[in-house]
Amino acid sequence: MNTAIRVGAFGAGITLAFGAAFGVGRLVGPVGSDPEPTHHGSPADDSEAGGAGGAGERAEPAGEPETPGGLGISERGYTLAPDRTRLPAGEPTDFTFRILGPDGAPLTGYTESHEKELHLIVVNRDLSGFQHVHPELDADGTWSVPLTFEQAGDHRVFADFTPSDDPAGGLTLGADIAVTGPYEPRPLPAAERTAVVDGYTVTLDGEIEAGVENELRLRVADQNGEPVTDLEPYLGAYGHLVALRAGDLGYLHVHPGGEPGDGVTQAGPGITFHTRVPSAGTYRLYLDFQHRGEVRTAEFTVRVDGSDVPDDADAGDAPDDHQH
Ligand SMILES: [Cu+2]
Repeated sequence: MNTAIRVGAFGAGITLAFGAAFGVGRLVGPVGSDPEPTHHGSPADDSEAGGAGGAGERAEPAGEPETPGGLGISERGYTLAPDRTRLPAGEPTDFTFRILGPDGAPLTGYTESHEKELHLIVVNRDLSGFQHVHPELDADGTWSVPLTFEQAGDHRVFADFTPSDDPAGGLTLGADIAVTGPYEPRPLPAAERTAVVDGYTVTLDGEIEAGVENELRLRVADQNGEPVTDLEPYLGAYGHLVALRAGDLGYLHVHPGGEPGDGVTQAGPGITFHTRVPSAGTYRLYLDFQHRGEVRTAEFTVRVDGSDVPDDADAGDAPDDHQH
């Protein structure tokens, strides 16, 4: 509705201009070629996160958005191999999987990123039921994590990791998991600039344009509406943000702007991120933040581009029109 993330008349013109340039570039250049993907998790990223600067220091070629991660179960010779791809809804399960390396053997060597060797994101394909967990690795290369899929439906799991001996850096693989049980797909919530979780209100500032570096600023207020200035570090940052593209669940890499203890970054109420959004469309953002010992997730629907598509039609699925 009118709460969509819009950039105003002047900004919208710029957005369209970028969008047009991007379209031409894609027509001329090979689609999907991504000469220097900067994945979160590469050593280069870690040094970037330490500097408060951000945008200008990034090694990505200007105007060339990175391809979303997580669209493939295999990439660069690595394959995400879940032990089971069919699991029941509503029951605790032990979710196990391996990352098979280019030699076909389970990968056992990983480089930590954001304090973990692998981040597992789980979400229903209707973009509900988001979970961000950290499985344990055994000596044979099997990852395991207790998981409960609250709702039935096709789910996507994303493994975000960095092989320790690969100069190309980190990558994100995605696999589908069928969660069995009665399923009623939920429509994507409308685009809004505020999200409420457990009484905390999180506000999203910043303009989002396709094809350029975007700075996203989130502000956290507590149950009394007071700005939170004592956010706690979680995985080496004051917030972690995952962005998924509605329609195909493309996984965007989002980089925190600064980190706790760098002398610049404050413990709230503002949290800054940088990301490149590869296309116009609708995205779901998931912000994990920690306060008073608890991690919470604030979720936003964001529309990129000043498109006139109605909210209920741009989620890709338009669930209300397809009920049987
Ligand atoms: Cu993680």
